[in-house]
Amino acid sequence: MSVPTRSLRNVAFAGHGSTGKTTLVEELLVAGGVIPKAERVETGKTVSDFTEEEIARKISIHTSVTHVTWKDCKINILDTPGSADFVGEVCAALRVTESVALLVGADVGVQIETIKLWRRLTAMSMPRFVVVNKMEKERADFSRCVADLADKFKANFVPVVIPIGAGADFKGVIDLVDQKAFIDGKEAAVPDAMKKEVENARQKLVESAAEGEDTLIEKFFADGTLTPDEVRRGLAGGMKSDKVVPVVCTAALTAVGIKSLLDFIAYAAPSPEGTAKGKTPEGVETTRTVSDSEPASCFIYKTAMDQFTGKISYFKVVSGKISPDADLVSARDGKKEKITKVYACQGKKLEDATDLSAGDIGIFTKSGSLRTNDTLHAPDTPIVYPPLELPTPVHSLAISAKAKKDEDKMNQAMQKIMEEDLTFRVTYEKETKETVISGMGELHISMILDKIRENQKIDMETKIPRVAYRETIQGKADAEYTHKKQTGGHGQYAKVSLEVNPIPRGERYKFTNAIFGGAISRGYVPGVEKGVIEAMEAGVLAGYPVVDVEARVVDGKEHPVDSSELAFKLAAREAFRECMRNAKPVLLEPVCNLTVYVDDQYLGAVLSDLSSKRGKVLGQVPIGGGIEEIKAQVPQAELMHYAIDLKALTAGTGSFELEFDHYSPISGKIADDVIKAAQAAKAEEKKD
Ligand SMILES: Nc1nc2c(ncn2[C@@H]2O[C@H](COP(=O)(O)OP(=O)(O)O)[C@@H](O)[C@H]2O)c(=O)[nH]1
Ligand SMILES: [Mg+2]
Repeated sequence: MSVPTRSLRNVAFAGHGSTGKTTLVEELLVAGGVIPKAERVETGKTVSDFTEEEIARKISIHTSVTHVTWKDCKINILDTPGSADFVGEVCAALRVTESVALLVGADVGVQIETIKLWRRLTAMSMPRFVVVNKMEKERADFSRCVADLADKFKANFVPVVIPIGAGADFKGVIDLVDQKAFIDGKEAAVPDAMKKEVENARQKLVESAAEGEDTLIEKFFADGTLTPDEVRRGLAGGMKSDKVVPVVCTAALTAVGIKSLLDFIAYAAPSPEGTAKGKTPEGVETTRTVSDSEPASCFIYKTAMDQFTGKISYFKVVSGKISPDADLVSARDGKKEKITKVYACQGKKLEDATDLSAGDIGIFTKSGSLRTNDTLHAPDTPIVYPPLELPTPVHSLAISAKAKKDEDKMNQAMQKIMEEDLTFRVTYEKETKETVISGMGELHISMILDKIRENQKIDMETKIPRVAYRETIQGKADAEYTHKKQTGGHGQYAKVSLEVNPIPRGERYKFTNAIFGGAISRGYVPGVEKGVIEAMEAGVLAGYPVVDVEARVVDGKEHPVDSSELAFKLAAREAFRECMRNAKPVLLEPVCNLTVYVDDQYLGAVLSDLSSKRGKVLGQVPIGGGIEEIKAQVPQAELMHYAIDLKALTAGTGSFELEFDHYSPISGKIADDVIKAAQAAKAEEKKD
């Protein structure tokens, strides 16, 4: 039987790596009666970290879905990876949840991924609460954590569950709403020594809860207090409208604070009720009420391949109900999608579902044609939901199979992974003749390559990709060339006089026919242009494409019998090359816009590294949380390794974004090295 929309809670558990998300989820599942006992992540047996690569690496790499029933609510728990390399999985989880449990370690407080996540959540106006975990650990300090949060982020952090003791003295928690203490898992009296602290904390909680709803403010002013139910209502309202960020505490490892956390989620986390934004097939913006009484529709937020089950599509029901016999059409191609089974899941374990209400999260299997970002809808009520907003890949490598015969197999395997993981890309770069793979970081890419190596038994080589340089000219020149060949019967004859001029950067190419008096017949002029275009494919310096040149054909000569389009093409090609050699040719390199985010303690190191990379810093601003944003323009050739360089410079805490901006001339040793490398590559190619 389906759980009604108002009783659903979709919560993403997110935070810096190793704050205890997966361990905490394990305890939530124990408390909810889903599993008899929690496993430690080190054993590789947790419900959330179930894929081979997660077991091998002992970290979360994918977002997993589990659920518990608590106080009549079905809580869908999305356990996300903490590493920035898998941020795509976090983005997908945030898309289908209505609130986020942000975990911080009680011993370490705010960390870099906490800050990056916070920025992402703020940009999305995502309701959130903080779980201060590892309360039993040495140096754990709840108040310091809350102060650290308040110092770094502009928000009203309000403790709802506070600890009794900390570190070795951590005994349990106090739920401030009901003023109940839990020691060793049992309800107990609030320790006398804490009564004053509890009273003060509850006062702040009540005041903040009152702000969550207008009627509660009035009630609070009239009576000076609120009932526990009113506090719960106010907290829910305040969290949804981003006025309050509630804070709870736990020790996942020793299973403390678990029930209070579940209680909190049940009363305070928003349900999926509301409206969802979408578009009509004509592209007009529209909305759909998240309700069972609307026509059915769902959004595929993730696809995965399972060795046994095959393709798995994770979806969120946006409207209506989805059942195994549902009649659904894909908005992408208008084709009917045959649904035979619908599942809910606990990690890798699938559970048959009879139907799922609007707002719930489920799985289709054997759904070969479905892709991430697909919308399915009931026939005749079309709607398209917007695709996931994912960051662009920042780390690239050129790849090849060691044995030529494996090349196809390798490409097919990579294509499959690309379908599952939209932050991974494979492109064939025609200019540099390289297959280039891109991802979110070294770990992301190495994990994908390991998977291909293991599953397909392919040996692969990677190297830093070649930069796509260009060539252009800096001056005017002219040249003429006569193509002449006498071979038995018909000969070949064409004479072409060309002029070349530089044109503004970015205009690429211009061809002008400036012949007076018909020295070359009209019919042969296209041959001349073809020759120019062909010559521009490989410049005279290092064989890179030529750009930003105007070629003017000014004169020529033809033969009544021996001329042909081909002869003119060959003559024009050579004439262009000769012109280019005389027109001060120069190499152009791609320059990127780079944005770097670093903790201010690393600012100096990052800036001096950028200057050694020929970077031009355009600006630098603090963006809160002790993080500096640096904007710079840097030659792409210097950034091929930046994911790794920045990691080393910032103890793994920095992050960056990158996009191509323009081409810029290079000279001297830098240009000489590029030319030498191109000659070496050419010699290598000849050997093959
Ligand atoms: N001391 C202590 N360790 C914890 C706690 N929760 C998790 N850990 C440990 O922290 C490490 C990372 O836990 P994990 O659940 O994988 O963190 P995640 O990366 O956030 O999912 C593991 O060794 C856990 O046993 C806790 O409450 N206290
Ligand atoms: Mg984890």
